[in-house]
Amino acid sequence: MKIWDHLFRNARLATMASEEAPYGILEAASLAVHNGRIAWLGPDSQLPREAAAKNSVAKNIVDCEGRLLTPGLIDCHSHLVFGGDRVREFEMRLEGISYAEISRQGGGIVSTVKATRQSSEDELLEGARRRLLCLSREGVTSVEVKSGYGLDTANEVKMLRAARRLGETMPQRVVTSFLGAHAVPPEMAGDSDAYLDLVIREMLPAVAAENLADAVDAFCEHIAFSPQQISALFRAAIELGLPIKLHAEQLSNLGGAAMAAGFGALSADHLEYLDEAGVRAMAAAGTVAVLLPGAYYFLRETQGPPVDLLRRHGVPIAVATDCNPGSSPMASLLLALNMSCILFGLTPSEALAGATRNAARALGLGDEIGTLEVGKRADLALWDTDQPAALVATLGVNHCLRTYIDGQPVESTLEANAASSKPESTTPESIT
Ligand code: DI6
Ligand code: FE
Repeated sequence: MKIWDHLFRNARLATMASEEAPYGILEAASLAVHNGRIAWLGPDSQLPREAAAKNSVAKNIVDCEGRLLTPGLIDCHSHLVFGGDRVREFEMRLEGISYAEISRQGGGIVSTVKATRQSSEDELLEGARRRLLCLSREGVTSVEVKSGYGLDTANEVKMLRAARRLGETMPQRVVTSFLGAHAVPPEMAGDSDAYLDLVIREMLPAVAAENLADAVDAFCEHIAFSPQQISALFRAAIELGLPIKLHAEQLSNLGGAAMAAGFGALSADHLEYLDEAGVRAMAAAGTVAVLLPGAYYFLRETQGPPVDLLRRHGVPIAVATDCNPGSSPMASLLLALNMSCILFGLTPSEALAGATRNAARALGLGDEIGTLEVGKRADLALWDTDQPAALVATLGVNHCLRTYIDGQPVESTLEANAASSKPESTTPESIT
């Protein structure tokens, strides 16, 4: 007899499995979990036959009562680990000083570097944990976390250790990126070549030796590093077997996305100033376009990313929070999805694909998570609505009832959302 660990019945499944059918809806459906993976899914009406054929019983049965069950949401671009805050800079920008100007005056990223260097690994972990809790309450089951506020070997390693511990101590999956090439540290101001040399020769090998990074990222911008400088870093990363990704075309067009695509980047992120040549290069390489409407909103940018071009060339589009203290102090993926519709013109179905299927691809995890398909991990979110568009149509309304990771209910979402009605879970029982 085969025992399913969990069975979700009577659900409206948004499988997100196909690019053609919006949401990949399966009405009145069931989903069975075995060993943390999706073992079967299909119409409730086929369940007795399926269970009888496989002689299956389920240990736990959740009656979803017609509610929406989606893949757990994935935030594929965040800077959850950092010290301090940038509240004063918020005020300065409201007084009319630009983000780039604040950065030139020694504020911006560098001010968070100072605070991060002064923070202990435990303090960094605690701050990141609080922010991850906010994300998880809204259905997030996987998150990417970058370094980039240490900017020397000891502090970059400290940030990434905090990120790894976040993954070990929280139920959510945490994927890390080494972003040593985020900014030039104050002690090396004016010598970005020397700093990048340090990143390549000292930091990257140290990070790789401790297996602290799942990918290598960089900031390609006139206030950071040039495509040529970053190419050298990417070559070193690829030699170590690490995938690459890039902050590109956020404030100007330096051709960073095309350069990254040339290296087979997992993703190019931001992309407000991306041109058609960049779009074509991304399409050819299968590089995911990660849109970050929180930074666009918070910096009051006026030029949005070329969504129509991305669509026309078939570039997969993801959406993420970019949660960071300076340009996107936002720990809400649902808000990012809403913004991607209102500010960038995505459809709700594109937005949800951007936080599931395409976000998984942007992390190189497209075979493991991001859709509801047999064989994938049973990372799920259950919502108190049956309409997928409801997730992105409201602000500050959290429809998430509960998340599951590897089929296991996540207690933190349970506690946080305990006030809402809870679906019943029953003891072992035969299905047929
Ligand atoms: N682009 C961003 O939006 C963040 N980093 C980056 O390269 C901003 C980081 C910050 O302002 O602290
Ligand atoms: Fe970022």
